[in-house]
This record gives sequence, C-alpha cells and structure tokens, in this order.
Amino acid sequence: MLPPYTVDGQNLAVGSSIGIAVAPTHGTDSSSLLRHADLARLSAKQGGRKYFVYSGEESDKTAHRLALAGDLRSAIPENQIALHYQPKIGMGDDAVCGVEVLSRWNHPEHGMVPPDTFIPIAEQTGFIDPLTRWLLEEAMAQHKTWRSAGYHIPVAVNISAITLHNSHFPEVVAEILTRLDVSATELVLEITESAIMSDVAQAARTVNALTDMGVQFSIDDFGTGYTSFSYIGKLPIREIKVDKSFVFNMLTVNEDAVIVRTIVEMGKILGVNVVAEGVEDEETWHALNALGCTCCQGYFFGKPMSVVDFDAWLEKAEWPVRAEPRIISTPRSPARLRSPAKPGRRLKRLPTTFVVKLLGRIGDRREARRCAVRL
Ligand code: G
Ligand code: G
Ligand code: MN
Repeated sequence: MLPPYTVDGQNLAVGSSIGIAVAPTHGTDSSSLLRHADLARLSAKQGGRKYFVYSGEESDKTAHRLALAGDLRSAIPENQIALHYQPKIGMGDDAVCGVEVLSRWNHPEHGMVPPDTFIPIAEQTGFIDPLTRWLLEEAMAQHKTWRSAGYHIPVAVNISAITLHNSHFPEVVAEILTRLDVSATELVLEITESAIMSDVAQAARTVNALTDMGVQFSIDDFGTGYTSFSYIGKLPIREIKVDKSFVFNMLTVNEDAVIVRTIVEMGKILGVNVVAEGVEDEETWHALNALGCTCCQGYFFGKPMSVVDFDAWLEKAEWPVRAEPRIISTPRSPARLRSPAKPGRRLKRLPTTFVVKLLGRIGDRREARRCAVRL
C-alpha cells in the first residue's frame, strides 16, 4: 500500500476501487449501468478488493448501505441520532464511576440502525469526524446537566481510528471542553487496539496531546485485537476494558477465566484500571470483584439507555452516584514503566505461561514470547 498523504494535518490514505457493469447483461441504459457499477464499486471497497464485477446478488445490501450513506448527513440536523448511556460501576464502593456513550440512529424509514452498521458508513464517507465532534459536544453538555443535578458522572465516548489519527482532533476536543467549560478529566476516550496499531506514531501523538490536557484513555475490546504489548506500556492509558466475549462465560469456560484473570493481573502490574464489560449476572460481578477488577459494565447493572431512561435509573439509586469527583491520580508515565526494577519484581506474581497463552491468543506470538521473556 502507498504511504498516506498529509493534507492540512490529516493523514489521507488514498486507494482506488473499480466497479464494473457490462451492457447488456447488467443494464441496457446508462443510468442503470452507472448505478450497478457504483454498487459493484462499493462491494469492492467493502471487501477490500481492487475491482468487483456487478453480480446482482449483493445489490440489496449494498444499495441499502449506499442509501444510508446518503441519509446520514441529514441525521444530525433532523435529530435522528440519539446518545444512549450505559453505566459503569466501580468496585469497592459499588458506585457509578462513569457512563459509556453508545450512539443510535433512529432512521425515519428503517427504524433503529445499529452503530455497527452506520459507524463504518460514517468512516467510509468522511462523516465520522463531524459526527464524533457532535457526539462529544452532546456528551459533555449531558455531563454538565448531570453535574448541576448533583451527579458527578465522567463520560466515555468511542473514538474511531480515523478520528484518532486526525492531528487536529486534540484541538477539536480542547475547543469543546473550553466552550462548554468542562474539565478534561471528565472525558474518557475509548479506542481500540487495532486503531492504535494502524498508525502507532500518530496514535501516540494524539493520545499524548490529549492526556497532557487531562483527558483519559481507555482501550476497548481488549484481548480481541492484534496487540503489540510494548505499545500499551508506552502510551499513557488509564484503563483497559476486557472484551465481553471473555466475560460472558468466565464462570464456566476455564480458558476465558484465565484470560480475564490475566488481564486483571496485568492491569495491576501496569497500574491501569481494568473494566470488565458484558457483566450480565451477579455471580460474574462477584467473581470480578474477587479478582480485583476496578470497574464493571453490563446488562446486570443497566443496558445502554436513553437519557430519560438513564435519569429514571439514577433516581432508583440502586447504585449510588458521587456528587464530587474522586481524586484521580495522573496516568502512570511511560518513563516509570520502562524502568525495569520494580515491574520486574512484581511481574513474578504473574505466571509466564498465562501471559504467553493470553498474548498468543491475542495474536502476535513472537511479540508474546518477547514480552514473556522480558517479564
Ligand atoms: O451499542 P452497540 O453494542 O450496538 O455498539 C456496537 C459497537 O458500536 C460497539 O463496538 C461500540 O463501541 C460502537 N459504537 C457505538 N457508538 C459509537 C460511537 O458513537 N462511535 C464509535 N466510533 N463507535 C461506536
Ligand atoms: O465495543 P464496545 O465495548 O464499545 O461495545 C459496547 C457494547 O456492548 C454496547 O453497545 C452494549 O450494547 C454491549 N453490551 C454492554 N454490556 C453488555 C452485556 O452485558 N451483554 C451484552 N450482550 N452486550 C453488552
Ligand atoms: Mn466501547
């Protein structure tokens, strides 16, 4: 692949995909031929292929995506995108320690379009940055509303790889926080391992610039990506979120239990908080508490809810909410992590076989061995 161009601070990876429609098999007039060639082009792009010949079979799904892409731009002005909030519960005091924003698109014709569908479309159409900016504004405004009602709730927003690699993103966040008068420590940005790995140098610049402002970073879906562990140690990450696929069956599947335990131990060693997502029952919550997990999120506490439902959930007060921020220590500095003495001693508590197994499952076996040996 060609290296990306930098235009006005944005890294633009330029690629091309060709869609082919042949007359008369795929159409006998110019408009149907062009439409079918366009659908074939989109299929090529989605499948990561250079070209695609129109087949007709995939057209319904692709045409639907093409229509959604056209509708997405008017979704914000027409109030179709809603922010839903899912609580995170802290261990120890069982209090709400934050919420995650999960966006929902209520399409006038197609009903609820899930983020798994529309976020990739927003990414492909260049709409993800304006969408994320709008989501951040809404989320921070909501944080302020809760604050004036006596609830202190830090808010986490999911950030796409494209936004993470936009060198203007820190300025955008700074502008929103200043304009809305919200402290940066109230904002958590959830990024995935694959987003970091797709351009480590730019990811590090963005994460460092925002961390300097006080914004906190969380690594989402931890354990499912293609991880290089050395990067996690070098970035000032505040928390890692154990992917729900490991949490769902941790009480019954030994391998999942080992992975969860290992990630929690690793979090303790690295000095980062560990959030378990996908906690669906009380037993799992107790088990995670016993392991020393920092925080839990899942249907057991609450599903992602509209703000009205979330406020009703808060009123029930099953899980208390703080009125004031907890004192938050600054994320550990990369320099401290690189110092070998202390981590080396503490790492002995973590059986190397666990690490190898975990990292091997995660992906890069060579890196796994290197990390394990270094431990
Ligand atoms: O809420 P749900 O389980 O349907 O979310 C599915 C996926 O979509 C999750 O991985 C979540 O991180 C992602 N997602 C939800 N809302 C947003 C958003 O506002 N921005 C980004 N980038 N991803 C989101
Ligand atoms: O990828 P990310 O971690 O951002 O995805 C969060 C998504 O996981 C949310 O959209 C939410 O719908 C889903 N989720 C959160 N808790 C649970 C849970 O306990 N069970 C299930 N099945 N899904 C959950
Ligand atoms: Mn998330």
